Amino acid sequence: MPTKDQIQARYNLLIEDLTERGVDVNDVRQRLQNQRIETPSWGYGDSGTRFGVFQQEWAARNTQERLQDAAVTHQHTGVAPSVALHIPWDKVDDWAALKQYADELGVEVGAINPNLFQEPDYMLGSVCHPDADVRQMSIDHLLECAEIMRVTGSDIMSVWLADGTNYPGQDDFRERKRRLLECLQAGYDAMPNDARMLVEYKFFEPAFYHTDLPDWGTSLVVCQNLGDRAQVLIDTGHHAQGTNIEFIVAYLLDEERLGGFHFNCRKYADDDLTTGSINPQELFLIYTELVKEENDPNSTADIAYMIDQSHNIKPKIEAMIQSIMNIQMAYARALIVPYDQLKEAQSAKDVVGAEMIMQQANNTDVEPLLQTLRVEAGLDPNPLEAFRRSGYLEKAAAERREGPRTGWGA
Ligand code: PSV
Ligand code: MN
Repeated sequence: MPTKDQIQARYNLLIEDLTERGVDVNDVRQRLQNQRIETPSWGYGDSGTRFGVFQQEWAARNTQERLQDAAVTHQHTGVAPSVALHIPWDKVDDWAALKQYADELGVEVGAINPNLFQEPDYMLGSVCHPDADVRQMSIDHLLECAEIMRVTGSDIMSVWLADGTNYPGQDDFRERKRRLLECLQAGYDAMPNDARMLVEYKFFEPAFYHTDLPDWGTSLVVCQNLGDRAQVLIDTGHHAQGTNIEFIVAYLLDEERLGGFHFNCRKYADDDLTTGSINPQELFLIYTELVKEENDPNSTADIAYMIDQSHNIKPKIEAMIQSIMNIQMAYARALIVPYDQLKEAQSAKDVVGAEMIMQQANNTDVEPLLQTLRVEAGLDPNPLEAFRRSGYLEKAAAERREGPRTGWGA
């Protein structure tokens, strides 16, 4: 582990280099200090694949413990003060008491995620279901979530649908589209006035013939129908191989309809791997589009940066800290891209030069900068190692081995 002096020496060299490149170091430092990443409650409890659930002895057993683990993640990283909840996995009797408990732990309730996919009644869909009474059931759930937002102070309803069909002729696409809009509108209208609905898409699964919200275009149309406070949520895992996600980011930003992210890493069909573990360059490129937006003084963008990962083979808090560190790294690298020089290279039709500018930033070791900012904030320069040394997992395992569990893997 590097000493404080070693970190300082590496930091000084990096700052000298960045200053020579014309980077506004103070601005970069400030933006990194302001970075916020939300973690998901479901990432702290037991979970699995459709082939099975693997229990971890230290996994959080209930909503309160999931909040505790999120708070520990925040204590170590300093940038993850909010937690997304999934209803009914996180359902409690007293929401005001849960909010107060979160306050005591030093975290807040983030996005509320309605669960419109687990009830047996949803076998043929939820908001698109052919039966009006099942659609009403899904509307009632959206209204329940709007109420939970009101009590917990959440300002985001994050909607993902498992709706789709498995066989040609099973249902009518256009009728399903109209049913979807009607039901989501009821949920949208019920939200607190300052809240946003983020509409997530996924190109397949669990339905395999067609999916009712398969891509960003469909989500965008739904949002345009719902109203100004409906925006698209990009889950980085929900795309076919080879999809250029940074292009989607740019397009939605330009339409003022990008509402947020569910970060994870997709390899084949799995969307639950650690963010940036396999495709750090993609994450960097996504962030360059976001930084360009931040640099625009007329920008109205309000992006919710959320992780959506349920780890099966990694200890959950470790995986969450790792993901956060990878996201910080991508943002830092995107911040040091000299966008003015990039523009010049583009105007000069200098294809190689433009690419080299991107590469130089992506190849820069920004770790000393991130470590220094952590030290300045009173944190350990390496949160993952600090967490491992803390003994939290061993303590949690001893306490949580037994006892009832709630949540999706229960
Ligand atoms: C679906 O794959 C998804 O990405 C949605 O966001 C869900 O709410 C989440 O994962 C948890 O299963
Ligand atoms: Mn998601």
